[in-house]
Amino acid sequence: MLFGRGKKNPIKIADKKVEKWIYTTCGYCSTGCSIEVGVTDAGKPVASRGVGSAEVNRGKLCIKGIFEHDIFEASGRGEEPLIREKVREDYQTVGWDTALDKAGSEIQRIQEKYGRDSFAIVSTGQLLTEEFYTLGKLSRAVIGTNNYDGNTTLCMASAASGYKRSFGSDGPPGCYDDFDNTDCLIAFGSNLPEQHPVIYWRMREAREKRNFPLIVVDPRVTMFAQFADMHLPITPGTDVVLLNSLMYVILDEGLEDREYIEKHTNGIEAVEKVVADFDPVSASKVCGIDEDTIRTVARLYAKSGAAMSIWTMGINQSTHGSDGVVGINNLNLVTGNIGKPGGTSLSITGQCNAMGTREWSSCSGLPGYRYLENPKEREEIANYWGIDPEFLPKKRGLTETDIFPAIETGQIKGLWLIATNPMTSMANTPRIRKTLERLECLIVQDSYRDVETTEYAHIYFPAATWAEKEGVFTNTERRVNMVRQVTEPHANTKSDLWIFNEMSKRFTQGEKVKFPEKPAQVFDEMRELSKGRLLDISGMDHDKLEQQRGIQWPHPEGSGRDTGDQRLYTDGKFCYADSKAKLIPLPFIDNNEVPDDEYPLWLNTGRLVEHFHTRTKTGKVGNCNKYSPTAFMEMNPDAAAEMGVEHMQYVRVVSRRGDAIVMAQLTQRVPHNMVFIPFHFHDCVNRLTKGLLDPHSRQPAFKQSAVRIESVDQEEAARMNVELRQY
Ligand SMILES: Nc1nc2c(c(=O)[nH]1)N[C@H]1C(S)=C(S)[C@@H](COP(=O)(O)OP(=O)(O)OC[C@H]3O[C@@H](n4cnc5c(=O)[nH]c(N)nc54)[C@H](O)[C@@H]3O)O[C@H]1N2
Ligand SMILES: Nc1nc2c(c(=O)[nH]1)N[C@H]1C(S)=C(S)[C@@H](COP(=O)(O)OP(=O)(O)OC[C@H]3O[C@@H](n4cnc5c(=O)[nH]c(N)nc54)[C@H](O)[C@@H]3O)O[C@H]1N2
Ligand code: SF4
Ligand SMILES: [Mo]
Repeated sequence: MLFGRGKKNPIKIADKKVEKWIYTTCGYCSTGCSIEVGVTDAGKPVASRGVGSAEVNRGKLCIKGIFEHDIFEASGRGEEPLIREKVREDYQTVGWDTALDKAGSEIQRIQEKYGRDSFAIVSTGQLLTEEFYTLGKLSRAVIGTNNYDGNTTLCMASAASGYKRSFGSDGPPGCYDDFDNTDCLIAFGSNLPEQHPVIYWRMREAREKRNFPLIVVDPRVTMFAQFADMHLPITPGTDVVLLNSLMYVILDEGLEDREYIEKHTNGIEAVEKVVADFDPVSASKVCGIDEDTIRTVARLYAKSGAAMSIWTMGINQSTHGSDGVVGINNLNLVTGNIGKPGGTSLSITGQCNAMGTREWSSCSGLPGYRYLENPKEREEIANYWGIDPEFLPKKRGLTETDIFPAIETGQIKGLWLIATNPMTSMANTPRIRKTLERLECLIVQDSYRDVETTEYAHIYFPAATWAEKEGVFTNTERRVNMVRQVTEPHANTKSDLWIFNEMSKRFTQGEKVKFPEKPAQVFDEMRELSKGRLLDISGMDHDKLEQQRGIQWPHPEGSGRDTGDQRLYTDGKFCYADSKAKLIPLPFIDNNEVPDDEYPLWLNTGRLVEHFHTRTKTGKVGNCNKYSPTAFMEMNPDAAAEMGVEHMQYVRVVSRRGDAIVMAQLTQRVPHNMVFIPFHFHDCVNRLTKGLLDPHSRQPAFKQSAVRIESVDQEEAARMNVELRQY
């Protein structure tokens, strides 16, 4: 044989010695993929695979899910509780009782001295729903602070607020199956292939079969934009103008669904009045999309049998975030595209359990989409928990983005951060750093000890993470799915549920309220409280959820089915008292920070497929981190040539808030007047962002700030970069 083909060694897949595969649900994004983790006979997680029989992912996982078993033993995990008197001192390792006693007495000391609301709690979208519900009970019924919120204010607040304004309640009305039924899809500010790769795969499969038009609205030429039929490179922060103009064309040309509008909505007259100012010629000057494209898209959408809109952070993270969501809902209401197969207004959620926190954490209200402002609902919950209704506040307190300024002014003196890392994820981090330094007591409860906030903490609680615990997550399409425990909590970490339960014992008010130990018992309380509500989960239990690979709500007891409802509002009945949805006029005021002579570039920010958020997890997983080990900036090659910036050169990016060193990556993905920096890297892009707040949702405009570029000494920059990014 000339080439010795026969001598090649056969390809061998490494035998990881998996003894057992355990069912669970992915802990990164809100797609909600069912995942099985393979463990050895010694119980060590060594592999992950997608679950073929799961409706959501049908066996698929993205790069993060495939390596998710690596996060349990990753470097930097917390191991033991830590305390110290002063921030500059060394931490002392202590037992759980000591750490919890200290935290409980500090909370009480601060509340007695400065008032109940002077102690704030900020949580996340990444705990199990049973943990969210328990934290809500602890915060509202025992500790009794009204300054309690979650990082969902950075993420889904605009979607929740827009849904409430349009439909009378939060709750995304659509599902992934809508892709299989739609005739037209518009995606606003969503980079689906990178941020929700498996939803994208579902959409692409559907499109391959039925070839419906895909329109992507995004200032960048993202991967999604490259796959679209039409890409609308919108001027940052002006989606409301485009939406109003689409409405103008639809109403002007009589393409609306009059019957649906009359039967199921209020407010069309006021909307007609305002959109009259948004003819495509005028609108194109503001939003940067030419008039013909606006007309074409409007006609395409309105004339489709069923049309759907999806959106993510390009809409939510804006000073017009809530209005953008209402604008999308308006568009779908006037064309009769709500609650029908392929016709929907579907916010693509962010974190694995951002939905769970919206439903059950009591951050913005009370459990089960109840409002603090509603006396009946306050009484219902107070009675169920066994406390005096007067103990509950009568309206919502501060959001996360208002809690930090309240620390600056001295209104808040103590803070408990649970599974969120504002030192990297909040806008204007130089200010956040100073804010955290002012606290009399900061408690950080995180699965990783090396999270940046522990530098400013007095007490550190090491938490178990993801499938070291048991409970449920809710995904983008309202599917509740089971997270089974795959492995024991690392070292002396404890589940967040255990920590909340133990904390309740440190308060006399805690003696009045029941705190069940087991996640299934907590789930029973939620089931009970969900009866008859929009998010009815009374027909679910943990075992059934695993068997069905997740069930969508509503799924009431006695429905006689094993599955939930795919869609909400199928009968055109909404959550307002008269059952009608609201069409809301959206005048536009341009209040962003925009580029000028001094800071001539838009700074756009977002994500990459291989990293998750502040990289506490993916930064440690070699197979994810290797793709983006260092902070970089997308820059247009023509703009770079004019400024003398070369590919892979370090530059200093400067805004009115601060500066950051990044490596330039020259690419046509961004226009001439824009740079894009992923927010995954510590001490980087959020040193620059302004984060102006949406008036309704208080969500920051992370994607619209102005910057300039300066040159730096390459060797010094490289050294700084290595120092900053040790993992
Ligand atoms: N790999 C990975 N996946 C994730 C995450 C992650 O960190 N990593 N995080 C999860 C979470 S919590 C979230 S919230 C989602 C976020 O998911 P996405 O929102 O899809 O991701 P982003 O990259 O933040 O932003 C999406 C796009 O908004 C565009 N944009 C900027 N300004 C505007 C504007 O004014 N108008 C419009 N129309 N678009 C604009 C940006 O150019 C960007 O391409 O992803 C989830 N999935
Ligand atoms: N510039 C810019 N900034 C942004 C964004 C943007 O697009 N641009 N996006 C915003 C959005 S949408 C989001 S959602 C936020 C995300 O911002 P963060 O919430 O701050 O980001 P994470 O890194 O996900 O933080 C979660 C923390 O929880 C810890 N953790 C994980 N699992 C557990 C657990 O089970 N228990 C406990 N106790 N801890 C756990 C992790 O180690 C990590 O430190 O960032 C926001 N910031
Ligand atoms: S698409 Fe989202 S849920 Fe699915 S494996 Fe990837 S990160 Fe996990
Ligand atoms: Mo998010």
